[in-house]
Order: sequence, then structure tokens, then C-alpha cells
Amino acid sequence: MSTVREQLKVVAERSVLVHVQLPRAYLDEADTFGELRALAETAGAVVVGELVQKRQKPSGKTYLGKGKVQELAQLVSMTEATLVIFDNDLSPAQIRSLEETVECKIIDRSELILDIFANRATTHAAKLQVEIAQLEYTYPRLRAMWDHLGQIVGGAPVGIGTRGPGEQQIEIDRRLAMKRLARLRRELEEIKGRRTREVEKRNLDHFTVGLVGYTNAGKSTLFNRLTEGGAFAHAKLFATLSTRIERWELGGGVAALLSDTVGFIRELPHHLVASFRSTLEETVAAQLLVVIVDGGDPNVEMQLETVLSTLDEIGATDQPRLLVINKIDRLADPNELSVWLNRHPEALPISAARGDGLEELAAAVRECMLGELREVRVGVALRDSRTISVLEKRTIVLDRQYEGDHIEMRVRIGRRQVEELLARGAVLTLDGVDARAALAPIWGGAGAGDEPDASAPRVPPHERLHPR
Ligand SMILES: Nc1nc2c(ncn2[C@@H]2O[C@H](COP(=O)(O)OP(=O)(O)OP(=O)(O)O)[C@@H](O)[C@H]2O)c(=O)[nH]1
Ligand SMILES: [Mg+2]
Repeated sequence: MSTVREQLKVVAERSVLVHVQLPRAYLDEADTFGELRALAETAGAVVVGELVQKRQKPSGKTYLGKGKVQELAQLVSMTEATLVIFDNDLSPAQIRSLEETVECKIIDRSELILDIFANRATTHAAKLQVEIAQLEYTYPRLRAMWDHLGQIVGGAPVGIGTRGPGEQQIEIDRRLAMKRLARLRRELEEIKGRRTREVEKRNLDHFTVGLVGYTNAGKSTLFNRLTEGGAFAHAKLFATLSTRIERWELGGGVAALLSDTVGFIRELPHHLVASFRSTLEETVAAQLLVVIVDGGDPNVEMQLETVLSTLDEIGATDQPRLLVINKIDRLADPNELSVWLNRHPEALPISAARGDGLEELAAAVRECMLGELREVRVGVALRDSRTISVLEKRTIVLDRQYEGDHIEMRVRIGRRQVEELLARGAVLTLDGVDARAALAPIWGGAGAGDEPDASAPRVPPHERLHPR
């Protein structure tokens, strides 16, 4: 076969799905192909056959066992498939051996996901990030394939997914690709720098909440419900590839900025995570994370684990988290929910589609944002315009009085907000008393400057969901 990997696009191909079940299986056995099928369909492929093999470990040469490879070849010819998609990641050598025997184009899960990202990317930054990931992942693999594709005469198009005509061309391609990669990386760095500055400014002016979750969990649907909307929500996987931010009215006169971003998936290709880091960075910087899972999915626990470990990986570990279980309208049996809630008592059940549980969600976020509200007189020096501006923007101001070089504002404010201001170096009085000394009498309990209780158990970041 010489034309097998000429084209890596998946659109409208008749595809056979293959899954090798290894002992450490975390997928629901009843629906082994659920996710791969959804990914394939998202990419535009038509699924015409499925093949599973249970193995202790993959076979080095072809991943599948010998007999199964023959079975796969038969299935491909019987169904007239033009593409085989492996749920497992394959080495270039494995792909080559498989293609030789099965006589059909073979791709793995990472390549499939990259293809989806490539087709979905619409913003400049997303396109940049996908191309970087492709150059890093697909390109070397294609190059490794070229000798098996045969040394073909010149004239073939050059680039991703096309074969290179001979050694010399490969060398030219390699240099061009390296140069391009360097340029793309530089451009992405610039975007990143600009973004970091925007994020810092935003966090100063507003309380920011990041929506994170597995792909298809319903992030964009929820985002559209809670804000003026405009996010693209769709039954396909990876509908969202860039970050959107909108104002979310939490009730009681306070608002937060909510961000919707790209979804996570198990074993997200490493290069893709790396290059999408800048998109995810806006999430990393959010002051609260809302972790959303699809309660109707049989693999919901795996989804949650994936999301939590991806958050660790991208360094989003410092802020509190709220766990939300979505699509409760889809649960056939209400017992399913109570089983889940037993395991995760802090979770908030919602239905983004029907609008259930959204007020409770807003209330929980408001509590995270403000802590318990008190009405106090806050004194600030007039020259501290930054603190005054934060108070005006983020608290409910009931009254203002000017006294010499000071302003006394009567506000409804939460303890967390005061602590945040103090942490930024603001000098305040509360009801005429120095704010640090006033915290405990006003709110009760330990003051802001006190050491955290050393005997309190340390919770690892991935389990640090916000207690309710
Ligand atoms: N039944 C039901 N369906 C929902 C609910 N919320 C979202 N959906 C559906 O789930 C699918 C995915 O929703 P999205 O909002 O696009 O999911 P997402 O998390 O933004 O997905 P990506 O952007 O791909 O990561 C859509 O078909 C939604 O209509 C819900 O509460 N109930
Ligand atoms: Mg989305």
C-alpha cells in the first residue's frame, strides 16, 4: 500500500473502530466505544464496524494479536472501510505494520483528536495552537512513515498529511517545519503575554469564575444560561476551542465574570495540552473554579478524575472549587443521583438545559465570593483610589461621607473581600477600628493575619473542592 497515509483528514470516511482492553480498564464495559464513536462522528467519519480485543498487554509489533489483525483485515474488506481508528495510541512502527497487513489507513486516538481540533479552530490563537501541536505530533510520525510509503516521484504536494518525495524533500520539509514551528511559538508567546496582562487586570476589577469540565459536559450550555450567552453549544465533542468571558449576575446586586473554555478529555494528546495552555491559562487564573460533570454519562467518575488531574497538570490548584453535576434531567433513575451525592456530598445537582439548580449555584458562588456579608463603615484614605474603586465595583455601597483626606463608605461587604483588600496592602478601618483588629469582632473566629490551624488536615489540591 503506498497511498495509505497520504491524507490524514477523517471527513466522511467509512471507519472501523478498534479498542484493545488492557487490565487497567476504566471505561464502562457496556459502552466501550461510546467516546471513540462520538469522537469519530465529530470528525465527520461514518462508523461501519467495531472490534475489541482483551489483552494483558499490547503486542509490540501490531498492538493487536496476530489473529485479531487478520480479523480486522476481513472486517475492513467486508465493510469496505477506508479508515481504522484505534482507541489506543500507536507507535509509528505499529501503524506501519498494521497498514501493511490490513491494507487500510490506520490512525490513533491522538491523531483523531488533533484532526477534530484542526477542523474546529476558528480563532487565531486556537489555530496557532493546533498547528503547533500538529507540527509536533503528526509531522514526525508522518516522516517516520515515509520510507514505508515508498520513495515516490516528485510533484506530490508537500505538507502535513502528504508524503514527501524522497530523502532530499524530507530534509527540506524538516527545515521548513522547524522554522515555521519557531515562528508560531514566538507568535503564541506574544499572545500569551498580552493575555496574562489582561487576566491580571480582570482579576483586580472583578471576581472571576472559570467553568471547567470534560468535553460535552454542558459547559457552554450552562454558560449561555447564566450570561448573555453567545457560546457555541453543540452535541459534538470539542465544540468550544477558545475562551469566552461574560458577566454573570449572581443576584443581590453582585456579579462575577464567568469564563467558558475548551473541554478536557482523558489522555489528551500531550502536545495539545502544552499548546492549549495559554487558552487554559485564563481558567488557571480564575478565583473560583466550577467543575462540571455530565451526570448522564456512564463514565462520570472517569470524567471527574480526568478533569481533576488535568487541573493539577495545568497548575490550577490554588483556588477553591465547586463541583456541579449536570444533566440531571437525563437520569432515568433518581437513585443514580443519590448514589453519586453520597460519594460527593458537596456536589450541586443541576440541569443546564432545563434550568434546575441554577439559583443554588449562584448562591454558592456568591458565598465563595463574599463570605458572610456584614454592613460596616469602611474608612479609606482618598489617595488610595485603587481600594476605593474595588469597593465601588465589588461591594454594595449604601452611603459615602468625606472627612478631610478620608472617605467613610457604608457598605455591605464579605469577610473574604476585606481579607483580599488587606492582602493587597490596603489600609482600612472598619467601624472606626483598624481592619485587622476589627475582623474577628465583626465576623467572629480567627483573624486574617492568624496562622492557619496547624492541626487541620492538609487536603491535596485535587480534593480541594469547596465545602458547602
Ligand atoms: N439533557 C441535557 N442535555 C444537556 C444539558 N446541558 C447540556 N446538554 C447537551 O449536551 C451537549 C453538549 O453541551 P455543550 O454545552 O456544548 O458542552 P460543552 O461542555 O461546552 O462541550 P465542549 O465545548 O465540546 O467541551 C449539547 O447537546 C447540549 O444540548 C442538560 O442539562 N441536560
Ligand atoms: Mg463548549
